[in-house]
Amino acid sequence: MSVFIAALLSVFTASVVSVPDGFKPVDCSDLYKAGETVSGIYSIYPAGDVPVWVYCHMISDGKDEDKGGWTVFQRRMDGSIHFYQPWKQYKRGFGAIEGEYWLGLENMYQLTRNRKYMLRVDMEDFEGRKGFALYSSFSVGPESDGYKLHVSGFTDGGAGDSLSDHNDQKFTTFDKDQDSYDNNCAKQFLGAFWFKFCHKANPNGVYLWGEDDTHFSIGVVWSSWKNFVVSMKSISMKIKRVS
Ligand SMILES: [Ca+2]
Repeated sequence: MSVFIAALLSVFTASVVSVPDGFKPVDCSDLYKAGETVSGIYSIYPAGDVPVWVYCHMISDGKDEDKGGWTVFQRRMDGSIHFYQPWKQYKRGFGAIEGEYWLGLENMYQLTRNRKYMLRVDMEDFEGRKGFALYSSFSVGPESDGYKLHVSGFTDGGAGDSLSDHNDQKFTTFDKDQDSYDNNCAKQFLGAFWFKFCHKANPNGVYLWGEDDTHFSIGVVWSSWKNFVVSMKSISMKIKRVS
């Protein structure tokens, strides 16, 4: 029995990093500053007292000041989670924190409403090539304004800029059309995003295992890097506080 508990504990501590009692980090930047330098699952407090599980990416290959404490709000890596979800789910978040998930628009609004963040989008194709895009400013507006995206200050990490075109767009799901297109972009491209009419990037699209030119633009697409018919092996969107 005690061996079983010890084994269980070791699995638990391997995947979930504990923080001291009473410490309520707002985000992964707070955790990094408090000395947590190991990437993994942590609880954060974006809006006061309610904890939210999140994956913290604690190191990256950026410049020193960009290095640690990234709060991951979107992650695809193996197609295990269904991302064609309704508004309610995109609002509150869904998925598995240790794998693929969406943190939730309300959490993203709460995090960014009074704090300045930068955004990094990391991606990898099925041949093992990697690229990223960096934005010096990122925030999400309130639900009353459609959780509008505010993004600017692009720096190229090899993947090009597929997001600036989505700046100032409201969020659209298949059951909530807030895009500028005659039809619903989420229905058309089987995702959910800050669509315009419709997209240059579709990170919440269908997980397609690489190139498939019979399925235009519905994959996990970042068009400035791999056009509209190549779906990424992995993509993650993460934010870090700018002091
Ligand atoms: Ca529309």
